[in-house]
Amino acid sequence: MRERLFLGLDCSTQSLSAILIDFDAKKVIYEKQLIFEKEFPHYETKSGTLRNGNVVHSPPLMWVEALDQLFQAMAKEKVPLDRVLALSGSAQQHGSVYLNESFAKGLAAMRLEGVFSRPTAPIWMDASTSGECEEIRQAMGGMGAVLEATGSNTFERFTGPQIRKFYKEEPGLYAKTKHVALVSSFMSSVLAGKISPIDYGDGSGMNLMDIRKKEWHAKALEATAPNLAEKLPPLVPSATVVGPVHPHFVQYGLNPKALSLVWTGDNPSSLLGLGLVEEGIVGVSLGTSFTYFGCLRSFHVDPKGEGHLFVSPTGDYMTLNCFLNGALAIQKMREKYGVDWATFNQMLTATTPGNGGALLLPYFDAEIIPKVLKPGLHRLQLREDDAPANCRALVEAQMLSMRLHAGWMHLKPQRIYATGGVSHNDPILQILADVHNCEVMRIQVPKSTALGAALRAAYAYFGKMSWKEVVTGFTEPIPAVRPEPRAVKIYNEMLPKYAAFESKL
Ligand code: XUL
Repeated sequence: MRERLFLGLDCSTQSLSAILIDFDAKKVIYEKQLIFEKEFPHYETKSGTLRNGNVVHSPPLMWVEALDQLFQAMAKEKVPLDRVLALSGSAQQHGSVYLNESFAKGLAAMRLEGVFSRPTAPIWMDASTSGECEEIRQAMGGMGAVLEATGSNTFERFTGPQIRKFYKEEPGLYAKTKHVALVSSFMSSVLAGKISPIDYGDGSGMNLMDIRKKEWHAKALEATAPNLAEKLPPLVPSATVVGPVHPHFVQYGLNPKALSLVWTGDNPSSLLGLGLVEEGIVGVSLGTSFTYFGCLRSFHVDPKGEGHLFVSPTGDYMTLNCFLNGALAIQKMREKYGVDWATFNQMLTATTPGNGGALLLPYFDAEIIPKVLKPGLHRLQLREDDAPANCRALVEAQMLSMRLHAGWMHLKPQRIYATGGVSHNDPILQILADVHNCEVMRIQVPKSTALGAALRAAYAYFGKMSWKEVVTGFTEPIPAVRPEPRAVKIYNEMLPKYAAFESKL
């Protein structure tokens, strides 16, 4: 029997990745990553983003160019793309791409330079829409009403408030916008060469989808911008096939019959790529953002409005808390003290849990949880010139915040599955384990976002397999670190002190 291969892609904030899986051998047979800043310097991004204060965008053409380069590279390396039966992808959530009337034609001809009604796309790091959040919240009847309707309070980075800001600031360009896509649906449009629907999972991060009925929420659309319903594609389940791949990708050797699926958001994809198709285990993604999530069977929103309820790829729900000051905050801390990763880790191991009472609130950028719009570092019993203590204080704050704000999920995890770039780092995972008093495991395949996409492609291709059967063999956990009782006790005592410092701010 010829191998049955599935391709998973991931368009994250900083890079585009691919993994190819052999479904029967339960193996990843190829992996590749293109870093935007390094490979595509002509877009002049920093870590994949274009920043102007709290306005953070990315150029969508960079993602298209990266996709093309990725296929070119795979063709050159003789990756057996001709045996790919289906493919899908995941993308950073919430970001929106604005397209004019030539989008459908541009896709068919695979000429995309002229298809944008707005040259750049606001992404999840953008924190410039507080006014619009308030307007939409009020128009919908307050926070409780928005939460119940869409699964989340209004958030600066969510697509609805971003669309509203664009409509208010550039009404002419908004009028010229015929289609609004998410990063995920934009990428699945390119691969299939036709306008893609939005999947329920990524649709949940827009403040525009009725989270129970899984359809556009009329009142939310009305509160956001005029004629929005005509600009949005349909919402569909995450295993929906958009079509065969566009012939453009066939020239790189891709199977012309390969099924091209709708893409989803990176967090829903990670949930699947970690094998979390049942309740009881928590996933922690330590990437550009740090996220904390789990699968949930029944409807439950965060009464404080800090966290989110999304639809998971399996059609269940997932809970999610997102922290903006994740891996990039660690990078900025390393830059501040001029230390490489090895030295950063040494500093973590040379200092002791609890850090002698020192605390840091590390908001290098505006933070999502807790909501802090003005960046800044705030220290308690901590000298700025003490590099080791500052490095430990950063990671302790990240993990304490994760625990403090997870209460609404009622998850009480026995185990945490860690993924994302920083999850290779044992001293950081040790603090995660100690703060949560939980064993932390890694999954065989570290790139859970792209793996989740490949597994979703397999699920759609087979049709009759259960989600559990699809993930089995790819998502087996490997023990990483166990909590140390002495440190657990210290962090239990430290949590109220941290909470008080955070709420004082
Ligand atoms: C989730 C969120 C981030 C992005 C970044 O709500 O904003 O995790 O998806 O990848």
